[in-house]
Amino acid sequence: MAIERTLSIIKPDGLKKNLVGAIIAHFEKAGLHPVAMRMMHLSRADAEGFYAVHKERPFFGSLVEFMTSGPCVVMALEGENAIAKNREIMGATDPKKAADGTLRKLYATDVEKNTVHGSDSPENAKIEIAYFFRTTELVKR
Ligand code: IDP
Ligand code: MG
Repeated sequence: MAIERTLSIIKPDGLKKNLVGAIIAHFEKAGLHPVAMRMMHLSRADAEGFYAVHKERPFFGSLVEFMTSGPCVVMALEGENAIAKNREIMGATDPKKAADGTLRKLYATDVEKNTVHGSDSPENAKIEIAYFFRTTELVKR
């Protein structure tokens, strides 16, 4: 297994529920460590660009509303097998289908307000990290 980086977002519902510390603790315990981190309130253009692959989906408008409804924490996480491991820690998109102990099972409200984002492939991890961070903002651990 290789050391990878992946993009993680704590979504606005996670901040509203005061879960920033709890969520980062889950990642750190699992060996996923932030190498870049920023709190930001996404603009409509930020959210539409980030979720452009979903623009034809019926939930796109609502998803953009939600993602711009309050601040997020955007992070690049680094660790062994980080991309798949983050998806495992997050759990299924729909919290009703998420496994016990996953972030979405523990904390999500519904399939939209599901608390965390994680890149789904090495290609998308690269694209998504570059969407938010310059290479000079990624620290060496
Ligand atoms: P993922 O976040 O688990 O990778 P995607 O299918 O990439 O899931 O969807 C991106 C985001 O869009 C989800 O995390 C969720 O916030 C929202 N979403 C996905 N499916 C639905 C849906 O059926 N209704 C409402 N929102 C959805
Ligand atoms: Mg996705």
